[in-house]
Amino acid sequence: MKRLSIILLGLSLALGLQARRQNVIFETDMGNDVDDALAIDMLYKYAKEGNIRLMAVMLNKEGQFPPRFIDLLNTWYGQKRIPIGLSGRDEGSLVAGSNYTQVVCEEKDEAGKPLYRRSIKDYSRLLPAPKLYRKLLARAKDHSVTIVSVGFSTNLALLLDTPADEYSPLTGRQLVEQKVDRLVTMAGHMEDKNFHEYNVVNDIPACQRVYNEWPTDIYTSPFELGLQIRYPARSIQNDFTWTAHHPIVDAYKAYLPRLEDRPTWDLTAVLYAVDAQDFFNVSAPGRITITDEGSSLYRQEAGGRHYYLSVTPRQASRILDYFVQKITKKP
Ligand SMILES: [Ca+2]
Repeated sequence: MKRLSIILLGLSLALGLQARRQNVIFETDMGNDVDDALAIDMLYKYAKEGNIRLMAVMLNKEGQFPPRFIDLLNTWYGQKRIPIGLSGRDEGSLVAGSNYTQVVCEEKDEAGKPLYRRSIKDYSRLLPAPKLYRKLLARAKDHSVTIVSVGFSTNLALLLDTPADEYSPLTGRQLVEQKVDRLVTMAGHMEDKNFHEYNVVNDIPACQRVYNEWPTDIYTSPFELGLQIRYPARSIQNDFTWTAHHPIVDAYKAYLPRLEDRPTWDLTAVLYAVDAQDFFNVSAPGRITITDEGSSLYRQEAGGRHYYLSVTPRQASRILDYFVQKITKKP
């Protein structure tokens, strides 16, 4: 009897955990700024702790190294089955050349072997992100998926346009409407209407389409928020003595060889998506419009589905402590 109740207790705990666990898809331009790398560290940890199920990492950075880097991270964090969606952007549409994903992929140990292992044998078999979205959303429960988008909107706009296929009779837009709970983005600047934020300007038409047509609520962490919370370089320098090699630390050093503090734009979107608590203030419902020049304009509107986040200095300082504690923790 005692044994049975222990089993039942275990089962209900497991089910409770399952019920709380959020489905998250991470949409990233990994390889441009290094905040994407810090942000994904948090997601791997949330997944390991059972707070989320990381359904996929979708790339909106083209080139051969970003998917290899994600595979390397999946392997290092012990989560090598997380699927990777390839960028739907045209090859060469963005800053070409070396970036930290390449540097870390090419690191060698003393014996001249790759410093970090990878798991995927054939990267040509990875699906393009819009296709992988369809595959995963088709299987998901209704309104169960949070998408965190911390790069460009290209894949999301392409997804809306996808027709019925072998995964689902629904169009992309219908699939999103049925399966996605909400979209959390890092984009725009809500205080300066003349500011053209990087994630917006790198695909303005796609960003316009997402804010005009995306059929769920959208929560946006704007540029000025992440700017107020800078990840301290001294943490990168001092807080990782528990390991000889760390791919995120290496990425940070490759991106910022002079080790500067870096704004936490993408981390704030991840934090809001997974563990919002009272870390942030959320605007009234409204509408965000992206201009042809790349400005982001918010106006309050009854029944609007767009919200943006802001923080007080006190909240900013709490969030910074949280980030440092989370990221320096052993996975
Ligand atoms: Ca980013």
